[in-house]
Amino acid sequence: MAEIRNDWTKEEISEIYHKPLLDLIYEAATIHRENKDYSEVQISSLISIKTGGCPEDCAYCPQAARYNTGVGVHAILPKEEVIAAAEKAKAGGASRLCMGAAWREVRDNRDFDKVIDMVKAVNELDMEVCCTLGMLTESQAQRLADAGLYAYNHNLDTSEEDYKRIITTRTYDDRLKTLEHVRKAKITVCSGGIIGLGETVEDRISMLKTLSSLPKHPESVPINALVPIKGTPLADEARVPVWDMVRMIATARIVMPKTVVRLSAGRTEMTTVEQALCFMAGANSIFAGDKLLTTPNPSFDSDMAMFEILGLKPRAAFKNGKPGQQEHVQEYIDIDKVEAN
Ligand code: SAM
Ligand code: DTB
Ligand code: SF4
Repeated sequence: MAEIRNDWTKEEISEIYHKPLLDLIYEAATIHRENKDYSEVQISSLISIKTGGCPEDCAYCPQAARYNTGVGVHAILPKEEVIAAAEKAKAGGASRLCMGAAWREVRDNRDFDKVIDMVKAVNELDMEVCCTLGMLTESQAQRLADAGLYAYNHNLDTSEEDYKRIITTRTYDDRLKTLEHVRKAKITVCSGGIIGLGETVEDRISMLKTLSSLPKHPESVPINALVPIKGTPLADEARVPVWDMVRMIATARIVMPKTVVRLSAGRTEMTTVEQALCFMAGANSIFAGDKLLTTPNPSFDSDMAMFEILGLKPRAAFKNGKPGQQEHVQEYIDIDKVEAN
């Protein structure tokens, strides 16, 4: 069994990333296949519960108020709409609903009360509920946990060294603090990044080093390919080669063997063959449904057709325990080994 390590060095991660491609895929696939559920793919569906008008300056984001991207500002969605979307996603095979808000941080106001109600309602549908709402304090994380939140998404996006080039309105440390608050509240952690921002390969390796050095590996790591958005500073970035996506996924799979690695934004530009390579390289999750937050994504039907061809099946909800029952964290991470390191 692959050992869980929290002390990977950048040199080791770089050596893995730069292996001859087929050796890299073979190694990642071998580790992935030690996992009894390797043909299961976790399906998450996204819904933007509060779109646009965000005060942050994330250079990739269609929802930053300061860029002219054509994404309007919308008030928070009514709970009924979220429930209807959750039911549709569940019927399409999704086991998790991820609710996103274009906020810098959560404020203790009526909108947060509404999010808490949504978390409770989606939980009652027996789906895993995830939120991505920006920065959180310890007490806000605890409130979400008490409402039954299963996962919190908060991406590092790039390396610490590269962060200021992409975002100036918050720091890497702010990001890491929120991840700590999420952990402390015993919510599972979903944190990954984007490739194709104009970063170097060293930045990608550095980001994987940070993720794999967290006291516990994130339960999910989304790997997004930049969706270039007109009006943002990164509108003209070249599309990332699929080989880079495969290398990133395979390296994440090897350094975080028990983590769910999600082939995230960018799938509309990928063929089934290209996605198959990503699954071979250890990806075991996708976002499904015809929209991510504001941009298009393959439909449930086309993904089910792809699963049929590749012999993959959707993973059921709560395979690692219900919210608050932390057995699933134990299953992902061998605590004794972590403490021994
Ligand atoms: N505002 C919250 C935050 O930033 O944490 C939550 C929503 S934000 C849209 C969630 C994540 O979406 C970002 O961290 C980023 O990784 C991803 N994202 C946003 N725009 C993207 C794009 N154009 N291409 C790929 N990923 C993108
Ligand atoms: C993640 O890593 N990717 C998702 C989700 N977490 C929130 C978001 C992708 C957004 C792509 C651009 C858009 O649709 O607005
Ligand atoms: Fe977009 Fe989130 Fe950055 Fe706001 S904080 S600009 S929603 S990525």
